[in-house]
This record gives sequence, structure tokens and C-alpha cells, in this order.
Amino acid sequence: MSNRKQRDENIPPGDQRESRRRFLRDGALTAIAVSALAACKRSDAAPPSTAAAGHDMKAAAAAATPSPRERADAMDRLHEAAMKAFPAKTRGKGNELLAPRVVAGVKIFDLTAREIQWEVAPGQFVAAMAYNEQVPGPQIRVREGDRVRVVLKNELSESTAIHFHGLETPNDVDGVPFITQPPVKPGETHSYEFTVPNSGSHMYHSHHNSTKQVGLGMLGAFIVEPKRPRKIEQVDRDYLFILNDGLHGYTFNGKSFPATEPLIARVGEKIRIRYMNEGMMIHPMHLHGLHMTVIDKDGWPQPSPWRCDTLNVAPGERWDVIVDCSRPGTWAFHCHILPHAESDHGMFGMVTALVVQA
Ligand SMILES: [Cu+2]
Repeated sequence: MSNRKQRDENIPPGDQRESRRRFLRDGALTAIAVSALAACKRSDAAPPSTAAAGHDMKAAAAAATPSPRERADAMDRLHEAAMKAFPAKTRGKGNELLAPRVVAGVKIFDLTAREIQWEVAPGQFVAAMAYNEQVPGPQIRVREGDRVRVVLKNELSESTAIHFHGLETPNDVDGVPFITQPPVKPGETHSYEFTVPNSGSHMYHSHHNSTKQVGLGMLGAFIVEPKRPRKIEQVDRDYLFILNDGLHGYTFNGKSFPATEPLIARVGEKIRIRYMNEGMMIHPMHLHGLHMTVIDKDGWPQPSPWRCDTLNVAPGERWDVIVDCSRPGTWAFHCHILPHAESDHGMFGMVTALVVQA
């Protein structure tokens, strides 16, 4: 996907038409100005016909060339349109909590893998591979020590398998084809059953043809609540960001700005944010105005919580942070690799906001 296409696709359709009109118009004005200037140069080189004709052409060129202020206004209109569209409505929502069926004390989670169309940004539909038609897949949330069974039904046109990333499961449910199981062929169903070992923020994802399958959405959060939560974990709200940078572009929870969801809190509340990187690049997550206190790495408590405002999240990593929402305002919140977040058409991709209400 070209940057230009990415930028265009991240502008709402109505605004895209308007922005294209403006860019075409600005481009046309520039072309008119350039050809007029070229004609002037040619006429300067040739014997002058009349002084008045040369003067008229220069005046026309000056009138047709957008001024720096006009060009700035044209660019700023695009930035404003992207910002004002946030949070934009799109079809489909990922990371919805999946309620298990409970049979004989076992929590059973049914996941069906299927190829779908996913609206990653307003009007931008992309081919996706999804669990239960969600990108990210539905959130699995259990307690340390629970007995779980994940039943995978493969309705894709290729084989697949699920790996439970970060969970110290028995080897036979590790989900790696040709190491611990045969691939799950199209039309087949495969069950993974285990007692949930370590607590923390973990993930599940395809471990077969994974550059494509994970890049297209076959991933989800697997949260394990601890038997004995720490005092620092007692929060008012629990948010989760799954970062991805594959075939759908730069996304938070399967959506690109302005279709990303804002995080909402009230002044004085404590929120937890769980970052999970399912992509192929590092994403330094930067929160404006408020610091983050890092409590867990890959589900493991840090020896001593530490503070930062920019946290590097590498592929496969999970980081859990607490934010004390002490200051009201709409705080920008984005990946600080700037080409993942902003172009000359405005913000796109890995951008959202933490809204702290007074
Ligand atoms: Cu990034």
C-alpha cells in the first residue's frame, strides 16, 4: 500500500472527495502557474512582442499560484478533517469479551476462523482472516488455575493452528504445526485443553503461515486474572491495545485513526493499559500529559514499578501500565514513530486519545 493510498484511505469518504478536489485544484493551479512561467521564460528569451502581453502573463501566473498561506490552509483542512472525524464509526469491533460455555467445570471457548472483509478505517475495507469475524479476535479472560478448552473450527481456505503466546501450557497444546500437532486443515476442528498456568496479559494467535494469518487478523488477547491481585492492580478501568502493522497498515485493536477508540476516564481514576504487539515493528507508545507506571512485562510483575511517558513495545511483547488520571483534558496518545501516526494529510494509523473528564 503506498503512503498516498494509505493517507487517502484514512480520510473519511466525503472528506476524501473534498480533499482530492482541493489537491486536484491546487495541483491544477500549480500546473497553470508552472506552464505560464515557462511560457514567460520562453517569451523572455524570444524577441518581446509587446511589453503589455508579458506583463499580463506574469500577473496571471501570480494570480494562479497558491500563496504559502493558501497551501497551508489546504493542508490544515485535511489535518482538521481527520481530527474532527475522531472517533469515526466503522463496521465491526474486535476484542469483544467472549463468554465461555461451562461444561463439567471446563470453560469452553469456541473460535471459528473465517475470511472476511474488515473496515479498518472509514470506507476502507480490507481482506481479513478473523476469529469469530472480529479483528482482533474475541478477548478470552479467565482466572489462574481455570480449566479451559479452546475449540478451533477452521473455515479458512488454508490450514491453521493456535498458539497461546506467553502461557506456560503443556507442550502438546503449544500449537505449532509439525512440532506439536498436525496443521488444522480447512473444514477441520481442533481442541486445545489445559489448566491455565501463569497469570497476566497474554495473547493467542495463528502459528501457521503466520506472517499472512497474523498480519490479516488471526490474533487476540488471552487475559489471565491472578488468584491474588496486587494492590497496584486495583484500578477503575482496564484498557487494552493490540498493536499491528501488517497487511492492514498501522492499527490499534484492528482500526486505524480516526476509527480508533478513545480511552475515557474521570479525574482521579486509575486505569490499566495492556499493550500487546502482534506486529513486526517496534512501537514506542507515547502518552501526552500523564506518565505511565510500568507494572508487568509479558505478564510478569516488575521487581519495582517504574515510570515513563514513552514505552517501547517490541513484537511479541506485552507491557502493563497504570495511569493515574490526575489531569483533565484530551491527551493525545500515539506511536512515536511518526510515519506510523501522521502524514501531510493529517493523523492516521496508531493514534488515539486519553480523555480525562473533569
Ligand atoms: Cu509505530
